Amino acid sequence: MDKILVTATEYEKARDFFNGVPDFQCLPVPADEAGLSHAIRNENAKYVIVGVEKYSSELYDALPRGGVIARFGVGHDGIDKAKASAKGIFCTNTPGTLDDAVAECAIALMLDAARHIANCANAVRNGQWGTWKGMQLGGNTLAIIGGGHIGRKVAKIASAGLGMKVLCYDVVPVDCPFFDECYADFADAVRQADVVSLHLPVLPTTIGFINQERLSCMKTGAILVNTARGAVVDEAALYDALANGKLSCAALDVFQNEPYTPVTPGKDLRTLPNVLMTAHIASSTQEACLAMAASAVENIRSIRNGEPQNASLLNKVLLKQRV
Ligand code: 8YV
Repeated sequence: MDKILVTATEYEKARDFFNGVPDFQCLPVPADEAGLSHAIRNENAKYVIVGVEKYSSELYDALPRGGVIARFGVGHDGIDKAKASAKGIFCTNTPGTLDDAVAECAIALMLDAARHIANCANAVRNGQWGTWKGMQLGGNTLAIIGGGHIGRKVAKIASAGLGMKVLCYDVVPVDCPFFDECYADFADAVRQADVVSLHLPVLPTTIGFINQERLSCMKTGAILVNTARGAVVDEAALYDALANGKLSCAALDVFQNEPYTPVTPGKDLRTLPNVLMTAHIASSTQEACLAMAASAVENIRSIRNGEPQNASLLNKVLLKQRV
């Protein structure tokens, strides 16, 4: 039976599913590139399912031509598609499997930041009973940065569910009934926004996108939420904006370094009282993890069965080549 090597974190997120796949033997393996590559050679494997780790070299030598790197998820900035294509290795992801989970988490982070829920809960647990005056979201303004599937899901909840005015920033026109206005200019989109939520992919144009200049365009006292990727935020600039009161709060699920370590010595976000930090959990629901696992295996199955056109390919160039 063909083997699929699944990085351990992802294996645990859908253990029962992976144990029940009828036509593949799914095995948990280390996620680091050296450990994963060793496991591939040791098991003589062709197929791997991976999380968000960055793979830059050894993995593409370890897998054979016709092999598959299947993302357990959607973002694929950790995979070098060009290197994979050069080696005849297919790369896939699982679009549509986590939009609701991530959107709900973004809303939860907004609500926590606006109402100080985690801080208050921790204070009560520590025997303190104080006043925590927050901000209502309804009637206030949300700016969605990136009008893709997740951004539009967040807009629907914020608009129809919470009664927020919802603005969108994107470099391309976005057609969504839940955006009150769409802007191609970032400053125009955030100038009046009480909450700014990031939903950008990692691209050369979005790395460090939220920098000191763009933070200065935001409304003083605004809340910043990030469930996209840590790479789109200049964390040192964000630290300064939080420390000097430009932003009232940041609610972050993703970081430049994961697990979190400060990028700049002396600018550790964990030392600030107005930062909520979670461990890249936005897509981690039972429903989304099962959907990501099933979709990743189905992508591998399509390719194994000689039907790569039916997989969610990230490097479609291989469809034109005999791999
Ligand atoms: C991870 C994500 O893939 O899909 C993405 O882009 O960041 C997440 O869904 C997942 O947490 C890996 O276990």
